[in-house]
Amino acid sequence: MKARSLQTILTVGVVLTATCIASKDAEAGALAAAGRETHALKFAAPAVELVQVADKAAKSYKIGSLVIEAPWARATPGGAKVAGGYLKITNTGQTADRLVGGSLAVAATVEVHEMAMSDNVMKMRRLHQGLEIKPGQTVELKPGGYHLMFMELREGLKQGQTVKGTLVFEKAGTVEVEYRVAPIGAQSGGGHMKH
Ligand SMILES: [Cu+2]
Repeated sequence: MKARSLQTILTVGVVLTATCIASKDAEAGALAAAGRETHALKFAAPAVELVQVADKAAKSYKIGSLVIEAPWARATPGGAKVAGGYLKITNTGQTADRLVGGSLAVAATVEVHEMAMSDNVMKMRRLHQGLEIKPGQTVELKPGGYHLMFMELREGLKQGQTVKGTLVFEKAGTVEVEYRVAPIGAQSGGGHMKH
């Protein structure tokens, strides 16, 4: 009888120990899972940041007496090698200046273009002399009008991204800007689609 009881106690003891180990394992597993989750969150953070940057109020930039407002670009459909860039330039100074070009991190070259009606057809042409901004004038580069043309894109522009670039003015020089990428075919940088 005594031996049997001892056996029972031992068995129960083993089972209890086993349960304890099992729950410890579960705990460790949960910790590991939490660890993975933390890691995954850390990994996802840059993407979240990118969206937050894109959602912030449109930025403006200054160089000399020129104020550049809200640069934005259109997202490109798959494989497209060119994209349009848009912004507003105000000349607060006493002398005229010209936007003559620029650069974009993912484009080979940047040209200043104009869209205009020619024989009832909308045509795009390069402004080889650049775009003049007279004293006190605000010139808006927008779809259907003046724009920057990003040529030979090395990668497509995706909605929500921000892309770094520069603008080059004849007198004021070079200024760094950041373009917000709006949806494909967007008519404005605010994300509102107008048709
Ligand atoms: Cu163009």
